[in-house]
Amino acid sequence: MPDIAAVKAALAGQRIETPSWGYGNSGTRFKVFAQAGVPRTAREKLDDAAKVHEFTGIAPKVSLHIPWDTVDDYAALAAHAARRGLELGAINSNTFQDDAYKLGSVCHPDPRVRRKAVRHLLECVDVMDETGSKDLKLWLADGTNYPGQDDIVARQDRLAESLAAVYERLGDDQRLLLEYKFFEPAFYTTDVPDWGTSYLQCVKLGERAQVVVDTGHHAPGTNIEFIVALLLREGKLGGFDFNSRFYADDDLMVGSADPFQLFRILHEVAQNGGFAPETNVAFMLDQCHNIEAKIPAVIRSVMNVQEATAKALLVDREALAAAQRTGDVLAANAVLMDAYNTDVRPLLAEWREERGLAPDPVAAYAASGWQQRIEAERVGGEQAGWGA
Ligand code: AOS
Ligand code: ZN
Ligand code: ZN
Repeated sequence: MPDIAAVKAALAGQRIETPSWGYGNSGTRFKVFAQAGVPRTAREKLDDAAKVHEFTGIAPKVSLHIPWDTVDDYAALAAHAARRGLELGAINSNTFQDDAYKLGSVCHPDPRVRRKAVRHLLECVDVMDETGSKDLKLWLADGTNYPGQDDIVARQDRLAESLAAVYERLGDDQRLLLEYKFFEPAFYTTDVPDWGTSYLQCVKLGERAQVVVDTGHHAPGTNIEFIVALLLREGKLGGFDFNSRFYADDDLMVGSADPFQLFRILHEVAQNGGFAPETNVAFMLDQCHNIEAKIPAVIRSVMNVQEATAKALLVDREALAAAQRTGDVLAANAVLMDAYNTDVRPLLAEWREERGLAPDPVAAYAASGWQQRIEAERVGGEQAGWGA
């Protein structure tokens, strides 16, 4: 039988990092449906994130994005976060929205463009020094659209040289987290397309360079939990960008498309020590809520990760190992399915009430009046598109 007290204790140690851009207006290349009450400043994004943490109890960290969250005084922003029970998390760079980056940024054939991109990444590390952030998260949109456009290997060499300059700047307690994506916005090659490329580049950089697995960044049918297990085995899983996809990088609420896949991923995390604080795996959301209400969507997403985690922690590992040793396929699969098919919502409601939280965070947020307040107060919210 599972040790429910141990499961509850493990859940108490979980921390989900929410993305500042998940609170603002976002959309597709076809349309941004602006929503009333969205934040107009980085501080207001933190005010909304504080509501997610208030009702879930496990979301005290907020990822920032530079330049979308650029402010004059990052120490003051960190103080604003602290007053709301939050801390600033990963700093996300942006080498994909400047005209200079049409042919790439750190992989660009022109060294002047590469230097510009590296300067931006170094500026992100300066921000980390001011916010106290420990993680620099790099997603590079670099790639090519046509065969022959550029030299694939030369681009890897440029990538390695650019990353090395940034890695050298990091403090001893700071990490470089390199995210991969199999396509988009480039259509023929992406310079960091898969876990292997990220892993190779991170190994060359050093032990504080690790891979970020964005769950929406794989070709259909990819066994993501296999990648997670391998990276944990090598000590190279820096963290997740959790979201859901049906077709491409849809950035939907994590767990909404394939909750079984999310469970299998978190089972491998549990099985391979990924929840231990010393492995320092960052459980980050990376989502855009184009048509759904933003704060409730982030709350639901945090709950989805928490539910999948609870199920993964319920796996009877002794029975699983025993069945695996004897090659009892059906018994081993049944152990995993028993945990996955467990309705953990009563357990989580109890866990929340034991901590003075409402049993249903979504309902508690709806009753809080915060949404009505920000829609009344934040007139003239962010009109621009994604994150701008
Ligand atoms: C882009 O598709 C990647 O998922 C990025 O991680 C993310 O959207 C970006 O970090 C936001 O800045
Ligand atoms: Zn991502
Ligand atoms: Zn993405």
